[in-house]
Amino acid sequence: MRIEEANPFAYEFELKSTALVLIDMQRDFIEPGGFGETLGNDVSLLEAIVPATKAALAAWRQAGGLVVHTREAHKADLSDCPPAKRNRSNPTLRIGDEGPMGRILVAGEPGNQIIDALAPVEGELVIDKPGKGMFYATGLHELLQQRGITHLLFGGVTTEVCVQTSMREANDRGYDGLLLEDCTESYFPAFKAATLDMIRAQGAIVGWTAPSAALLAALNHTA
Ligand code: C5J
Repeated sequence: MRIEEANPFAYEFELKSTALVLIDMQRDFIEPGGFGETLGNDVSLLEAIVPATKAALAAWRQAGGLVVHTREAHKADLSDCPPAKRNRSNPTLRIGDEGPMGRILVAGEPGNQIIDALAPVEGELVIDKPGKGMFYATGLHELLQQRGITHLLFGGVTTEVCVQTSMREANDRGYDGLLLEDCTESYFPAFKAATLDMIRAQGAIVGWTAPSAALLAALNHTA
């Protein structure tokens, strides 16, 4: 398959060796009362990408492609959350504190679940990650290698933090990554725009970007 409209040039991939990765589409970041809002952010910006992301997920599932969901999640005892992370920023609630949706960014809590619209289904990988990047302390690289995955299509939040970090980690591990432009968002629109530019600069130094409609067209074309 080929996404002709990808930037900075066409992106080629095979369905059987490509996974769709949705980064941290969890209630803690997208719904009011979660970690994102405690940091003072307008979460409605992130909510706006849900319809496009849902459509891309549905098309990818229909095509039979592998889906990976990540959640930024810590153990209940916070042994995997160093002070250098917990003490950053000036949130009204810190990681591990009790909030309106349970303990902030703690595995198993209501706020840590993927939003209903994108809920994982059987056979999809759900990866809890304690860091910003999806490969750090998760074993995901091995799981992808076992499945022969070489290409990754990305969506999720936030563009310049966990999405960009995961794409850079993926690039270092030899994956060809493409970010679906309308399936990712930041609390800071300028940061999203800068991140898209950084990813595809210098001949796709980190990877490619494309609108999700271009992926849907590629899938329909070969269906
Ligand atoms: C942040 C994330 N922004 N998923 N996490 O702290 O991008």
